[in-house]
Amino acid sequence: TNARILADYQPSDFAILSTELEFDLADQATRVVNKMHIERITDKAQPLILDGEQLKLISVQLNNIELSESQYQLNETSLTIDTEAQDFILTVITEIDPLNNTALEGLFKSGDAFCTQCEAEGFRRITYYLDRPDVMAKFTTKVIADKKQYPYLLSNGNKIAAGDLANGKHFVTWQDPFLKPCYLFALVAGDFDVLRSSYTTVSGREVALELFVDRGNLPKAEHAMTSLKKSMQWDEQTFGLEYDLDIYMIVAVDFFNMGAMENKGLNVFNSKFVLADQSSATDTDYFNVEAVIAHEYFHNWTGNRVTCRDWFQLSLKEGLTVFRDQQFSGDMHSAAVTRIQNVRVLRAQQFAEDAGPMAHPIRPEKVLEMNNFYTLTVYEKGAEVIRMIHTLLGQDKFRQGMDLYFQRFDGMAVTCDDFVDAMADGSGIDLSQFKRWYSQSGTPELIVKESFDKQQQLFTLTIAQVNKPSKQQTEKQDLLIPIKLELLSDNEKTQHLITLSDSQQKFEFSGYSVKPIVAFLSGFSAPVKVNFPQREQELALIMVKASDAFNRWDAGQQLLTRYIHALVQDADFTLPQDLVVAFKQILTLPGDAALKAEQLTLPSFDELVEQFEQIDPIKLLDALKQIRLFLAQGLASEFHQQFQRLSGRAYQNDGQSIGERALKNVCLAYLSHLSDYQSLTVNQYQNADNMTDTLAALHYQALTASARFSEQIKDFEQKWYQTPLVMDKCFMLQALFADESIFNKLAVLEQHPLFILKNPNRARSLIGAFSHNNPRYFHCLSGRGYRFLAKHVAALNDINPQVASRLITPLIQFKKFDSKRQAMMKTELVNLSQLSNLSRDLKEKLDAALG
Ligand code: B3K
Ligand code: ZN
Repeated sequence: TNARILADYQPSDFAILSTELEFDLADQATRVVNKMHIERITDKAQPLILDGEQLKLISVQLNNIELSESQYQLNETSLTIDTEAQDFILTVITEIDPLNNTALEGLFKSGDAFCTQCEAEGFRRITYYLDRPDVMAKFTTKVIADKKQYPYLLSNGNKIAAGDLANGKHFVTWQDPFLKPCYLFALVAGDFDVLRSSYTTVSGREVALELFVDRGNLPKAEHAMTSLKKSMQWDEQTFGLEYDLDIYMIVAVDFFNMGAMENKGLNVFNSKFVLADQSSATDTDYFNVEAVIAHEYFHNWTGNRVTCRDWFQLSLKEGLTVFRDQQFSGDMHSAAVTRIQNVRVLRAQQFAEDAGPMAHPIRPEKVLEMNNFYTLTVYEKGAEVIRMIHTLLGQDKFRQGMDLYFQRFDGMAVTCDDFVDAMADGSGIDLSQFKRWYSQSGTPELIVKESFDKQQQLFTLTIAQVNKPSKQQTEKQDLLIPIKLELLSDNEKTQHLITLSDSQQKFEFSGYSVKPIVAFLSGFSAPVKVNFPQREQELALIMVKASDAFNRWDAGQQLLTRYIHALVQDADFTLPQDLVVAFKQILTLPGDAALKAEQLTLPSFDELVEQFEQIDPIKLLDALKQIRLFLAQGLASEFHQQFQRLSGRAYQNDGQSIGERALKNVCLAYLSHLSDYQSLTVNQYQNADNMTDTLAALHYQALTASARFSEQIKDFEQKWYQTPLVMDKCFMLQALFADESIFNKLAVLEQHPLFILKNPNRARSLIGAFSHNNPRYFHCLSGRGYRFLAKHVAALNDINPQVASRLITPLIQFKKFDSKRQAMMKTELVNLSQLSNLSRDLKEKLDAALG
C-alpha cells in the first residue's frame, strides 16, 4: 500500500496488441478466459508483471503451454511471469464472484443484471492484466450466459457473432475496432426494456442508439435519448467531432458508485441520471440527466479517442469534459444561470476541498488510492482551468488548439502538458506560466485596491495575488490569472480582459472624469477568492447595472455576505432597509425568472464557511436564519404576490416554465418561515402536478420542522414505495428535518426495509444528505451527528470503500470549526483509523486529516 508518485512514471515494458476475453457468467463463479497477444517493447529483460486483485487463478498458458506454479509468482496484487520471450500469447483463466462484489468495482451484480465498472483500476478484479491507461489493445469479448435470465449480452464495439449453446445458454461476441485501455472495457448481461432510435451524423453515417432500462421504465427513458441526440449534434457543431462506431448503447443500473461511466460504445449509468418523467423527476433531475448523458458522450473524444497516459493526468479528460458539458448546458439553457450554479458548487465544495487536508493540484503528484482523486478539484477546478484557457485564447483560437490536440494525439495516451502545448501551438499563445495551475493546489486570493487621480483622469487598479502555502506545498508560485472586468460610469460601460502574472500589478484606465465602478471578475473568469472592499452603494449599483449576469448576481451575494458576517460578529446588528429595497427591485422588475431565483437565494452555509478561518457553525446558521427571516418579513406581501402569480399553472417543461417554478419556490421558501403562511407548503404538496413542486413543499417543511411534515411525508412514501429513485428523495427529505427529533428519526430510518446500505444511492440519500445538508444537527454539540456519520462510514468500509471514502468528507474538514467541535470530529476520525481492515481509500484520507 505504498503511494504512487507522478515523477516515477515509467512507460510499460510490454504492449498488449490484442485481448480476447471470454466470460462464462455465473453469480458466484464467473470464469474469465483472457488471451493476450503481448509484445516486449524494451530491450530490458524485465519479467512481465500483471496486476490482479481478489482473483482466483485457474491457469496460465504461455503460447498454449500450461505453466507450472514454479514458472510464475503470485501475490495479493500481481502475477509475475519470468519470460524472456519477445512476442507471445499469454492465456490467463480466472474465477471471480460477482454476487459478493459489494465494492461495485470490476464485475458485479446490480439487481438481476451483471455489469462492470473498471475505471480507475477495476479491470484487475476481472483478470490479470497491465491495468494502466497507456496500455491500449484491441478487445474482442465473448459473453456466455443463460438465455432466459440474460437475453441481452453486451460489450464494447460491434456485435460480430451470436448463437445458442447447450444447457439453455447463449453467447454474443463483440469486437471494438478502436484501441483502448482496459478501464474503458464494459460488459452487461441482463433482461431489459430497450428504447431504440438512431442518429445520422453530419457526414451521413447512421448510428443505432439503444437505451437499456429495467422492465417497465421505458417511458422514463425518452428524455435521456433526446439528450443524447442533442449532445451528438452539439459536439459536431461546436468542435467538429463526430461519433465513430455504428452503435451507441447506454445501460441504466441501480447499483453504481458514481454518476456514469463512458466505456467505449457502452456507457453504464446510475439510473438516477437516465430515468425521468414529470411525476417522478424534478427540473434539476432533468437538467442533470441531460448534463451527464452529454458528459459521457463527450468523453468519446476527450477521454476515449485521446486518453490519459497515467492516472495523475485524470484532469486531462475530466476537466476538459466537464468544461465541455458546462458549455453544452449553457447553450441548451440559460448560460448565465448555468454559470452561476457552477460557481456555487465550486465555491461551496471545491474551495472547501482546496482548504482541507486532501487538497491537491488538478494534476495530483501522489496517490494511494486512485478512486480518491475523482474530486471536485480534478473535475470542477479542472474545468475552470480549461475555461481560463478558453478566455485567454478566445473562442476561435481555442478551437484551433483543440483541432491540433486531436490531430496530434488521436489514438494515444497523453499528458496534461501535451494538451496545453497543443493549445499553445494551435493558437500561438504562450501558456508556459499558465501551466502552474496544473501543479499548484489551493484557492488563490486576489487583493484589489483602487485609486483615482481626478486631475489626470486616471483610474488605477492594484491587484495582488496571494497563494497561501499549505502543508502539502510549502512554496507557491505566482499564477497567470485572466481577469475580466467592466468599468461602469455614468455614460458608458467598458469591458476589459487583463492578465495578472506577477504577485502585484497595477492596471491603469485613463479618460475618467469621475471614478468608475468596477464589476470585477466578470463571468467568474478565474477560480479565485476576491478581497475587494467596495462600498455598499457600489455593490447595489453593480447589481442592476453590470452587463454580466454573474457580476449582477455576485454583487448581491457579496452584499448579503457582508451582512451575514456582521450578524456573526454581533447578533444585534441591525440589517438595513436598503437590503429589502434592493431585493424588492429584483423581485418586481421585469427579468429572467431563473436568474431572479438565483439572485434571491442566500449564499449557502458551505459557501459561507469557506470565508472564515474558523467558525462556530451554529452562530453562522443563526445569522443565516436572521437574514432569511428579515427578508421574509420585509417582503412577505411581495413574495406572496409572486408566489400566487406563478402558482396553479399546469406543468410545462420549457425553460421559461422551469425558471418560473424556481422563482415561485424561492418565494415559498421565504414564506415557509412565517407563521401566517404555513398553509402554503401544505397546499402545494396536495395540489402539485410535478415532482419539483412536491419536493419543494416537503423540503421547506423539513427545514422549518413543520408540524405537517410527518403526515405528508408518510403520504409521499406510500405513493412512491415501489420507485427507488423517489424513495431516495424520501430518505433525503427526512434527513433534513431540522429539529432535535432528527436523531430518533434517523434511528428509525436506518431500519427502514428499503434502506439498503449496500446501495450507494440509498447510502447517500440518508447519510450523505444528513451530514452535508443538515448542518445544525450534524454539528450538534452532543456529537451525535458526528457519531452517526462515523458509524456508517465504519460499516461501509467493509461493504464499499469508495462510498465510505466519499461520505467521510464533512468529518475531515474539521479545521474550519471551533476547537470543541474539532476535538469531537477528530475523536471519530481516530476511532475510524483503528478499524481492522481499514480500506486504502479511508486510510489515505484519515492519514491526511490526522497527520
Ligand atoms: N470517468 C467516470 C468516473 C470514474 C470514477 C471511478 N471511481 C465518470 C466520468 O467522469 O464521466
Ligand atoms: Zn468524466
